Amino acid sequence: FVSMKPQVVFVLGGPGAGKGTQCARIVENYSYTHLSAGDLLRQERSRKDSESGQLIDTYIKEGKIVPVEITINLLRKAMEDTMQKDEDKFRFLIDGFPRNQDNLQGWTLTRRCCWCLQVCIDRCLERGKSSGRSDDNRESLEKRLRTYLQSTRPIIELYGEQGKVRTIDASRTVDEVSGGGDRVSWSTSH
Ligand code: UP5
Ligand code: MG
Repeated sequence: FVSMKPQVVFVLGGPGAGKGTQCARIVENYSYTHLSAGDLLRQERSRKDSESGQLIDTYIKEGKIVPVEITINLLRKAMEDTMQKDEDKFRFLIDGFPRNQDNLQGWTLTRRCCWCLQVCIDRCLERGKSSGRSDDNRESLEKRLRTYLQSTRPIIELYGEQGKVRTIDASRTVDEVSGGGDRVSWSTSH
């Protein structure tokens, strides 16, 4: 999983302002990767097995803003794919996002939770399909994560200062995590 923090420039402007055109120019001359939120949504809409294709189609036709979970997942995947292929590609022009408060909040929360915590969210959401747990849904998860960041992380940091924390990259498979002694490090950073 990607541990490097992406650097992001948002390119915003009205419909047809020339966002895409200028982003294409910029990537010719600078080491940025251009990601258009609108293009990603249109691609997702045209994927045959897409769960959100129909919803995206309706929103786009109405000129409404697609719920942030969908857009942010597409952006996150695109950024991760880019960075995983080439670790020098961590600078992004994000074109046409964020477009409203919902977008902004979703982005801020995702950033605050680091990219790593998104894995935890996805795991709980996936588990929520069958777990029956009342807190395995997006609304509760946002609250659980906020509590984790505000209350629990400081405890881990406290132990870290005493040299008592071992950090494990839990984004790998269950087997890799349990057998990953070589990747365990002493650190206060997570
Ligand atoms: N052109 C460009 N620059 C020119 C110039 N200086 N002089 C003359 N002509 C110029 O340019 C538009 C056209 O103008 C082109 O023909 C170009 O050659 C010419 P373009 O670069 O395509 O402009 P751009 O700003 O990218 O226009 P775009 O249509 O992409 O803007 P929108 O913001 O409307 O579209 P987007 O794809 O971003 O979003 C579409 C929809 O997706 C939204 O309405 C929304 O429903 C949904 N959406 C979300 O819900 N959430 C998101 O986060 C993003 C999108
Ligand atoms: Mg565009």
